[in-house]
Amino acid sequence: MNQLVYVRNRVVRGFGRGSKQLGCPTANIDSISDLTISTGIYCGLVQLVIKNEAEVQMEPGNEKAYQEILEKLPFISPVLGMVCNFGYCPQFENKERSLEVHILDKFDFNFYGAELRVLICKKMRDEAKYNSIDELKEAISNDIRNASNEVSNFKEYQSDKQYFLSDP
Ligand code: ADP
Ligand code: RBF
Ligand code: MG
Repeated sequence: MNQLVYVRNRVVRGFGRGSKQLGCPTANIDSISDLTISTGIYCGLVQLVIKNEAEVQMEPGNEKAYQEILEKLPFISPVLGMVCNFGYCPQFENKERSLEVHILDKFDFNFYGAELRVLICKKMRDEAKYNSIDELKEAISNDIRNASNEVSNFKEYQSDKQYFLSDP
């Protein structure tokens, strides 16, 4: 049995490396100091919840998506698959741990300030330092493929009200 770990918190800014350098956006989660799991790459489920206007930050080039979201508030996404990294990112030698969630579905807007509800379901591997950024990118592509195959195993939690809001 996998041990489930639930984290519910805000999306904060990271180093801006995910999308730009690795082609894989990761929503960095705030206040994770009490997470006791080992560092590594995990997969599981995630839900994006935006309750009010203060929780979405408009950015240059983002105006259209921003308007669309404002019309849908409160925005409660379906429960989606995710793959995440928890740790120090040895490739970049970060000084502090981060929890970075890549949602397997595509979003065409940024959601800094919004709430993510994350259910970490299964560990896939340890963090590693590769010989090049290209090798790291390849490892991440593999993780995304493996996570996509795993998500159906977590179906039973999708409608669990302890973790996720039901879409009205
Ligand atoms: P940062 O270093 O600030 O975390 P990233 O390049 O990792 O920057 O991009 C992460 C941001 O991209 C998230 O905070 C979120 O607002 C946005 N985003 C868009 N699509 C996704 C997705 N599928 N998964 C995770 N974040 C996404
Ligand atoms: N960082 C590492 O240093 N080593 C890793 O093995 C590693 N694997 C990752 C796997 C996935 C699926 C994701 C989403 C991220 C991973 N990262 C890893 C984190 C990555 O370096 C980080 O998201 C970017 O540096 C942006 O902060
Ligand atoms: Mg990130």
